Amino acid sequence: MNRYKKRSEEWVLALFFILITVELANAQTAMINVQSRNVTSLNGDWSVIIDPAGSGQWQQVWLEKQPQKKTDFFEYSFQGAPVLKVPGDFNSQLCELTWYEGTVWYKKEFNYRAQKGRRLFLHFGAVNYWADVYVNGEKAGSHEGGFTPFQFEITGKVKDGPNALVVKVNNGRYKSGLPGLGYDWLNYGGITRDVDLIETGNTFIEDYNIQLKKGSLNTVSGWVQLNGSQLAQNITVKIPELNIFYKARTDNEGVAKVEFSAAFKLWSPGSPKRYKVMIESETDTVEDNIGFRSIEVKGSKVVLNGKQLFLKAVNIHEENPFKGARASSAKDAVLLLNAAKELGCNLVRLAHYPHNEHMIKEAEKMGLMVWSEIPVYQHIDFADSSLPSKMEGMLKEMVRRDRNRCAIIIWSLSNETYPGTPGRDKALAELTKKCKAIDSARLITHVINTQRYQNNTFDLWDTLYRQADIIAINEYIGWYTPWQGLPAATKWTLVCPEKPVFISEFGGEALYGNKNVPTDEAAYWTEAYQAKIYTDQIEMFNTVPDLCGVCPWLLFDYRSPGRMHPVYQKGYNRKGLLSDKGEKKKAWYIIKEYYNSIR
Ligand code: GCB
Repeated sequence: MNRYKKRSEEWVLALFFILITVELANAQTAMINVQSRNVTSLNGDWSVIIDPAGSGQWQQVWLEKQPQKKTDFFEYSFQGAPVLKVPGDFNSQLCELTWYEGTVWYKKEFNYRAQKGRRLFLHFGAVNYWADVYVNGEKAGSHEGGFTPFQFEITGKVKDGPNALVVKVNNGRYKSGLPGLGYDWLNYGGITRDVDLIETGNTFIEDYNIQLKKGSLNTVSGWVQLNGSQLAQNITVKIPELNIFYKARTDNEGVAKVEFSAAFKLWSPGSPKRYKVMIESETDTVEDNIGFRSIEVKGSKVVLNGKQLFLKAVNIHEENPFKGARASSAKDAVLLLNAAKELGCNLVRLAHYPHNEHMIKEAEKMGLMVWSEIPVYQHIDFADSSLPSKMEGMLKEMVRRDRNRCAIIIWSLSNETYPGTPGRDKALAELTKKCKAIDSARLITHVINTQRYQNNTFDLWDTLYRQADIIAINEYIGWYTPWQGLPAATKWTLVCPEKPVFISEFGGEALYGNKNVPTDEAAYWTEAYQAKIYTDQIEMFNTVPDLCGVCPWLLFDYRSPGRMHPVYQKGYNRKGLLSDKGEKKKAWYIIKEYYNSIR
C-alpha cells in the first residue's frame, strides 16, 4: 500500500477515535438524575426510515429536505413512513426487521415554548447501539453503547412551536464495540428506553449520593452536585420520617459533602424499607425514595446489614418472553421479577448489560437484591486503544444512574473474558480501580469460566479473581462438559482462597413438554435431563469451598440467533427454568425446593 495513503488512513482513524472519546465525554457531562423531575415524555409513535445501505447519511435525512419543484430528485422522506413505538426495539415491531442489524432513522415532532432562564435537556434511557441526535437539523450529539442513559442540552437548539427531532440509530456489531462481535442474545436495536425532555432552572441539582458509608449501619456519607452558574448555594437534605434536616453549603465547584447519622430501619429482602428523601438547593428541589443497607464481604462470607446471607439468585435477560421483545416498561419488569420471587430468589443477576431503570426500581420495591453488569462480554478486543475509555464510560453511566439504589449490591465488570487476550489483565485491573474510586460501598466482581475441570477437580487458576470481592464462576458441567465423577465427590483447587465463591451460571437446555421419558432414559433437550443436571449440581454445591450463592442460567427461555436447532431451539436459548410462554419445567421445581430449604 502507498505509504502516504496508509499514513492518512491512520490519521483519519486516530481522529475518529478522538471524536468518539470526546463525544463519550460530552455525553457524560451534565447528566441529570431524572428522579422526580418534571419531564415531558417523547415516548409513543415515531416515524422511521429503514436504511440498510446507509444512504440516509449522504441524503442528509436529518435536514428533512423537501422538493421545491414536482420534478426535483427526492428519495428519503419521513412522509408516509412506517411508525414504530418508543420505547421499544425495532426487531420485534416489523417482521422484516427480525434479525436486522443496521441503521434506522427515527423522527418525532414536539412542541415547545421557551421560558427565560430555563434550560432544556433531551434524555434517552438507552439507544442500542449508536445514536446520532439532531434537533431541527442541527447535531445535538452522539452516543455509543446500548444500555445506559445519555442526554444532551438543547436549550439553544429549540424554537417556539413545532420542533423536529431525528435520531440515527445503528445496532451493527463491530469488533471494538461493547459487546463485541459475538454474543448469545438477540441484538435488539432501536430507541429501546424512554425519551424525555427535562426542563431545569439555570442552576440545578445534577446528581447526589445518599447511601450508607461502607460498613456502617447508621451513617450516611455522600454528596450533592449542582450544575449551572450559581454553584455556591445552601442545600438541605431532608428525611422527614427520621427527622433529618441536614444543612450544608456547596463549594465553588457546586459540591457539598453530606454526612449524618440516624436510626434507619434498614432495607433487606425481608423488609424492603425506603424513605422519602428531599434535596433542596436555593434554585432546585428533587425527591427520591431511598433505602439504606450495608453490604460487605467479611472473610469468605457475604454480609448484609451485619448478617451473613446466602445469595439465592437467578439470571435474567431484558426480554419480555411473552412478546419476544426487549423489556422496557415497569409492567415488563414486574412480570420478570415476580417469577424470580416465586422461585424463592433474593438476588437477580441482570445479565449481561445494565437493564432498564424499571427493573432496578421494581426489584428494590419487592425486596430483590440486584447484580448489575456492563457488557464486557467474552471476545473483547482489549488491545484496542479505545477500549479503556469506552468501558469506563459505560461503567460511569451505569453507576451514575443507580448509585442511590440500595438494591444493587454488586457491580459486575466483565463476563467470561479470556486470560490469554493481550491487554485483558491490565485493562480489567484498571477498570476495577476506577469502579472502586467511583463507588467504594458495593461489591465488585468479574465472572470467569476458564477454570479447568479434570479428574472431577476444578482448578481455578485465572488470577482475575484477585480483582473480585466475590469469585464468580460459570460452569456448565452436565451440559457442555460431562461429569467426571460423582458430583458429591467434586474437588476444588482455588488460587485465591478466603473469598466467597458464587456459581454465577449453570444449567442446560430443555424444550418444555419434552419430558415423557423416565429419568434414566433422559436425553439432551428433555426436561428430565435438564432436571438431572440441576440435581447433580445441587449435590456438587456442597463441595464448593466458601459457597455464598448460586445462580441458574436462566429464568425464561430467550431469543438468540445463534440457537438454531430446528426442533428444540428455533432461535431460542432453551436453558430457561420457564419456557418463553411461562410454563414451568421440571428444573424449576428442583431449584425452588433447594431455595426453600436454605434459610
Ligand atoms: C454463558 C454465557 C451466557 C450464555 C450461556 C449459554 O456462559 O455467559 O451468556 O448464553 O453461557 O447458554 O451457553
